[in-house]
Formats: sequence, C-alpha cells, structure tokens
Amino acid sequence: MEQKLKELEMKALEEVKAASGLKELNQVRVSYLGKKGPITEVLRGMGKLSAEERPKMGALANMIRETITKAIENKNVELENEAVAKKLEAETIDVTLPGRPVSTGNRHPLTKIIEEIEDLFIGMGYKVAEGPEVEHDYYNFEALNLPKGHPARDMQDSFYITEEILMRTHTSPVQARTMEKHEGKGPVKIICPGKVYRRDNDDATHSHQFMQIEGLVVDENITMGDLKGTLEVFAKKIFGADREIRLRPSFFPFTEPSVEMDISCKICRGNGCRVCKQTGWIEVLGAGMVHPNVLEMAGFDSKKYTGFAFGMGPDRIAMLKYGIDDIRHFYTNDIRFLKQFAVQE
Ligand code: FA5
Repeated sequence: MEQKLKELEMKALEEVKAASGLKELNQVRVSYLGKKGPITEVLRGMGKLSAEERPKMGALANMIRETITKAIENKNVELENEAVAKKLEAETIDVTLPGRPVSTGNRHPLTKIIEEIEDLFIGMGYKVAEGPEVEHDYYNFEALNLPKGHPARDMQDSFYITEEILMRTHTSPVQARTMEKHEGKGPVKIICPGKVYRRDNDDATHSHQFMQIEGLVVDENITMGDLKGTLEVFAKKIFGADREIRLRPSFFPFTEPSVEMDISCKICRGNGCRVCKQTGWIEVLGAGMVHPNVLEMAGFDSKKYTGFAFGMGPDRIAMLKYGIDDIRHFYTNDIRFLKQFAVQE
C-alpha cells in the first residue's frame, strides 16, 4: 500500500508540473484529491492492514495529500502570474507613438466679440442684464418714448405676435425694465447683450435676426462727456489704440441729444476708400443721453438723475474687426468659415 501511495504521489506531482493552464490544474486536483480519487480508493483497503500499520498508512496518506495540495497551490500561483504577464504583454501601450490629433470646436466669432465687449464693460463696473426676446409693445416702444402711432416706430420694422406682443426689435427694452426694477434709485450701470429681430430683407449687411449690445448708465451728474469717454475706451480696446472716434448728431426717440458714433477707417487711415465709402469713417453704434420722458416713465426723477445709453450691433463690429464681407456667414454655419476663428483662440 505504501508503494501504491508513493507512486500516486509521484504521478500527481508530475501531472501538476505538466499542467499548462488553470483549468487543467483543477482537473488534476479533482482527480487526485476528490472523494472518488485514487488516494481515497487505496485507503479503502486499510481494513486489511494490521492495527500497527493502519495509523502509519493514515499518516502517510495525509502527508501525500498535503504535498499534492501544496504543489497545486504553488502551481496555481505560477499559472496565475503567467496569465497576468501574458495579458499585460498583449495590452501594452506604446507611449512613445505619436498621438492622433483630436479635433476640437471653437467659439463662434459672434460669441467671441460679445464676450470681449462684456469683459471690457465688466472691468469698468457694469453688470450684465438680460431681458425677454418676446417682448411687450410697452417695453419695446412705449416706455422708450415711442407711443402708438409714433412715426419713428417705422425705423424698426417689427415681427408682431399679437397687437401687444412682438419679437423685440432692439435691446433697449432691457433699459426700461432695469430702470423700473431700480424704483427710481441710482446708480444703474448695465450692459445687455442679446438677439433682436426686424423685418429687414437679408443682404450682405442686414439680417432679420442679429445681435445687439445695449449699455445704460443712470446716476446723478452723468454727462455727455462720460458717454464720449466710455465710447472712446470701447473703440480703442476693440478696434485698436490708433483708432479715432467721432460723434455725429442723430435721432432716437429715447435719447436727447442723440448721436451716432463713427470710428476712423483702419484700411485707408482716414483718406477714403471703398470700405468707408470714401468718407474715412465707419458707423459703429447709436447713443445719447437718456430722454427725461424715459427716466420719468421708469420712476426716476429727471431733475436729479441723468444718464447715457448706447446700442451697438456685434455682427457689424465683428465684420469690421475680422474683415468679414457678408453678415450671412454668421448664420449659415459653414464650418470652413467658422474654423478660421480657431487660430485666434
Ligand atoms: C437701435 O436699435 C437703438 N436701440 C440703439 C440705441 C440704444 C441708441 C441706446 C441710443 C441709445 P439702430 O436701429 O441704429 O439703433 O441699431 C443699432 C445697431 O444694430 C446698428 O448700428 C447696427 O450695427 C445694428 N443693426 C441694425 N439693423 C440691423 C440688421 N438688420 N442686421 C444687422 N445689424 C443691424
């Protein structure tokens, strides 16, 4: 019996050694150490042994079991390590290979110009305000000194939804709404960017939907000098320190006096060219001192408070700044046009 057990041990150890995978090793374990395995089988014949021999054989059988178990455990670890090493080798990443380029988007040129203008005014203490694009006739016109039937309403052809509701034609209604919220108490210092809508025929310089940025300052002792200084800072920051501005008399029902601001033409440096229509100047925005009627309608005492306001079109500003010849490029989403602005990020 001793001989048989030793032979079994040797055979088992050889099979453990030869096992090439975890599955195979498990089969060896089951076949030698399982209840129906050969060791158990041999031990069944113990009844025929003498009382002296029996405990000896029992001890030997246990020792052999332990040796085989240990050998299986060791082999198990070995095979597992091998499997991990193989997996690691198969999944190795060569970090020295050149990367594949990842294409990223870039901000829309209108977003860029609006953020640039916002940053400038926030730096001068302005807050950014917003208002609805679907607006009441009252805020879009009446509160801005444009009662029903006023001929100046024709300056801004409108998309009406009902008799009293329209798509706002400019960002100026945010002036009226903001002043109303201040309940007659200054100071008010806001800029307001947003979309506006007009029944204009689309062409190279007109769109039926475009962007505007409104500015409004109301406080005691605000003068035309403050307006001019502010616009000068704006023009030089956005268009370059060498640009001059000029204010021309104009008309808006909500400002008195009203002006139009031009900047000197960058291309011809004031000598006259095709871009500035031979004038040396390019029109950029409308502005003026807030009309006393507008202040009063919003609850401000126009004897105590004065203010200035301006309204500009970022579409046309971006066209001037980046040399874009057609406003429709902003809205037709041709990726080749939009991609050109990635380099300037
Ligand atoms: C106004 O809309 C006034 N609310 C501006 C203002 C505010 C004046 C506060 C005084 C005080 P205007 O209609 O000129 O003004 O429009 C302002 C700017 O919007 C223009 O200078 C132009 O840049 C832009 N704009 C006007 N119509 C269009 C259009 N159809 N497409 C693209 N941009 C336009």
